[in-house]
Amino acid sequence: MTDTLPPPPDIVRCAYLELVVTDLAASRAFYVDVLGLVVTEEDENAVYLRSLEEFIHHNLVLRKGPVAAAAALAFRVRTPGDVDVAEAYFRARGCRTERRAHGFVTGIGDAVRVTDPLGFPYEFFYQVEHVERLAWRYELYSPGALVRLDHFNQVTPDVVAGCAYLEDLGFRVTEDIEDEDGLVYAAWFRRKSTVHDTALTGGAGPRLHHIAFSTHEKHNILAICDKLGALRMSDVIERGPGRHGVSNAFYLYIRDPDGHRVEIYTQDYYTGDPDNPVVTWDVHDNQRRDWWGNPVVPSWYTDASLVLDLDGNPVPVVDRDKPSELEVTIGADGFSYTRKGDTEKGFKLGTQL
Ligand code: XXG
Ligand code: FE2
Repeated sequence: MTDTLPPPPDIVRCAYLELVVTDLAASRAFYVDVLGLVVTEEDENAVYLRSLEEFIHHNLVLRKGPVAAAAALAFRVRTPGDVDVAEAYFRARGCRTERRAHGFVTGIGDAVRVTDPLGFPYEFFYQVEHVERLAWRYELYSPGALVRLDHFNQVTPDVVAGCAYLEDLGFRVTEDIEDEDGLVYAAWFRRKSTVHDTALTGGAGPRLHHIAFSTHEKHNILAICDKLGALRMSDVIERGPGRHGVSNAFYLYIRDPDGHRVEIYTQDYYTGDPDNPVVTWDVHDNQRRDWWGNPVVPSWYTDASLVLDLDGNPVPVVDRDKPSELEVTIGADGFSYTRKGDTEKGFKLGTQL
């Protein structure tokens, strides 16, 4: 690695995820028939899906493969030249890179894939096939219509090191979760003017925690829950529906047929000013991850998807050597609070808010 890094690429937004699935028909049924994502194109090995307001070829590629994993977290950059900039940046960091003038998947042109310093497969591209933006095609909307790709979430053992890297890559921190000693458990990073394009969750990694799609309204998320119930699929609901503390968004987490986690998310806040204030949450605050105080299920902290290297092999997972949020907040440490100063969760009769 060189002492001074070259400038990073100008990243516009998170753009698509390539996900390896073990049963393409089952995954297609989940994402298309249940969730209502739109098929742009498909063949016997892959399905290219987009959300209703999207104009680029896809936001999610389901590719059939032997091991369920994330093959690429792809970001759109501002100019064709930013793909060169990305390649030079990651080479200078000593990372493995691979450049393909015709892209790695259908619909995408010149792109570079890298195994980044945290072990994640990141892709950067500008050239992409434009397709019809279906925003006005209300005859295609379902009550739970997914309108945009909102963010990725990544699990990594060392969130502080991850913050330093992602900030150097040009991301801005919008929120984080810390303890009284300044230990960081999770952090949220943006390029577009929302709370995040990606986030780091402290845990065994590198692994993909989830991909998140947004709906227009909260009621769309409730409609998805109703549909899952009607289909006798309530067991795919892992967490929620609820209101996040971090991001203030309304949310639901579900698991696909391979266990890949999908978040449905809506109505976070605008973050585009240069002096957008960073929000730091106390890890002991019971409302940080669910504003209504509902506990986070342990699987949400422990389970995540493997990620692949540039040869298509799973990247080995390394444990977090610092306390995890699961131990600190669900373990019997007794330090969590709902009102600052309280030592117990719950409303004591007779106390004033
Ligand atoms: O998108 C998100 C999340 O990262 O999935 C989780 C926004 C907030 C949260 S949290 O559980 O911290 O409220
Ligand atoms: Fe999320």
